[in-house]
Amino acid sequence: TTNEDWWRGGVIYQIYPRSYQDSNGDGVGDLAGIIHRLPHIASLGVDAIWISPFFRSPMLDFGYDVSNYRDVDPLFGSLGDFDALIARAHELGLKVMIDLVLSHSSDQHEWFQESRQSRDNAKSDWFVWADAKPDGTPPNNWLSIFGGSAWEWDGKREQYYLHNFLKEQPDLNLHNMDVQDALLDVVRYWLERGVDGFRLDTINFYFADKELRDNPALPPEERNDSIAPSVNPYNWQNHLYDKNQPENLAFLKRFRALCDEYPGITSVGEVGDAQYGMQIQADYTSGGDKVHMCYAFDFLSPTQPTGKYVSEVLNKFETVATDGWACWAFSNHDVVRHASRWNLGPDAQRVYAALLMSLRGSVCLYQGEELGLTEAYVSYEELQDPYGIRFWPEFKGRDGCRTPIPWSNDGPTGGFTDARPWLPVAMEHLSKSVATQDSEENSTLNFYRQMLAFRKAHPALISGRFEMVHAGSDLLSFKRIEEGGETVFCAFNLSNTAQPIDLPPGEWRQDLAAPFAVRVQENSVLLPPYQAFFAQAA
Ligand code: TEU
Repeated sequence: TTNEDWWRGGVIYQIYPRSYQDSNGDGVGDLAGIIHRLPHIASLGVDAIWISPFFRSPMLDFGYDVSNYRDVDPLFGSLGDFDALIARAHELGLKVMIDLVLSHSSDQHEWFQESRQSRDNAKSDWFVWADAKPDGTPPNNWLSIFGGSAWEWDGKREQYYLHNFLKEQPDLNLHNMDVQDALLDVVRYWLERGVDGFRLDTINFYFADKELRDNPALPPEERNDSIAPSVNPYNWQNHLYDKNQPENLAFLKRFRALCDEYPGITSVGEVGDAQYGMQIQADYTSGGDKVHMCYAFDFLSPTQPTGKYVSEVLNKFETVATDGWACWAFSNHDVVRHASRWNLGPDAQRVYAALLMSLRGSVCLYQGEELGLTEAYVSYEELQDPYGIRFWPEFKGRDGCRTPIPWSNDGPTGGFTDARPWLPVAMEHLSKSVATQDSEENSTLNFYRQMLAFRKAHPALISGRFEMVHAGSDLLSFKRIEEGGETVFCAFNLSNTAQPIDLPPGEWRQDLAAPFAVRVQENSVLLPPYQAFFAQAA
């Protein structure tokens, strides 16, 4: 990989700015707090940071409702702070990726304020507006992920507008070229400011069907329910028309052409699509002229991935997305932390982390993952997430993975803030604080550092071809092969019982500096529970 290709196989550390580090005593994390903690991130050995939205926002979806794409919300600091953040990150060798929410804005954005004034103003067509049906009901059967109809009545225009998320997040109409131009101007604005790339929120929602056709129902056997459908019928529909329209490809090409004017820029597009995910990831990343990577949801699933499941995902990606590039993640700010979601103890967490960092593709780590944090309990009274408040108690919301990072083990807020934190710091997180784990040689934190260093030291793990060796439910092994370079054999015991492995034919060097100690005798070995094994073709 060349320097411009740093993102291929790169590791990206996701920061949820509200919960990273408060520097001004208001109980909410901010950009100055992130700057203060950049050395911690650099110490991990990751390549880049992705900062969740810090733009001006009414914060109804905690920043994913943007009212001004070109300014920092005062809660998080100023543009000057952001410039300082980029400068400091670059000094430390970290790339900076920002999170652009181009599918929808806040209803407080001036574009929407103007658009809703009348049916014939200059921006009247910048959002998706439609007349009511004759009986006054919404134009079609589309639903919001956050509950209810995807259409909200606007008394001023006497029309409905589309929102796939909160009603305060109206959907921009990218069929209108002026809207595309305005969004690409935002992209250019941040490129000029020196960012190294973008996480693009919900790129599958950029376009909806121009004719606003009804979505058909999904046959019961194809329903993929994250929330009981009786509670949220969203997953009962086949989302043929409210997202992933063919026009998206041309827009993504315009986006890419702009990025390509700036060497070394990357993008990772979020495609959370339960039905057609992999195919869409392939469509959006293929050809080298759309997004650079797709953020894959395959390992954000509720159940612990078996070796077989991992191999199915990888094989499918290799066949469907032949020239695409995936970005894998186990945790983020929207899902239950995987240590809890998959009920992993410390050893299991390590072997899964080793697996994640050995996959072909890039990797996102979510803040606190390097500490082995579990999901925090957030009571209904403390809940902030509108999605959780809407569907409580069937769905507990996304706050349990968004609680503040514990930096030290002293004081009730673990060094996050001097004030009352916007979400409680989980008491059980304090003993896993950064300071505590820094001082323990065998901590999870130090394991992540070692594993990331190991990945860096072996180019095959970063960009090598992938060849499956064994895919059982408990045991997974594969080779990573760097053309003209090294071959690394990787094996993972994902279970709590010892598993026999055979080394593939050939001579293997075992004295690699991997953070696992297993050695093989006579080409076969019993791999102890939750251990990984790495060897290099001699
Ligand atoms: O999430 C998009 C998305 O698909 C989510 O609805 C996801 O399925 C859900 O949160 C899983 O629990 C992005 C952002 O990551 C999320 O934080 C925002 O709320 C959403 O877009 C709207 O901008």
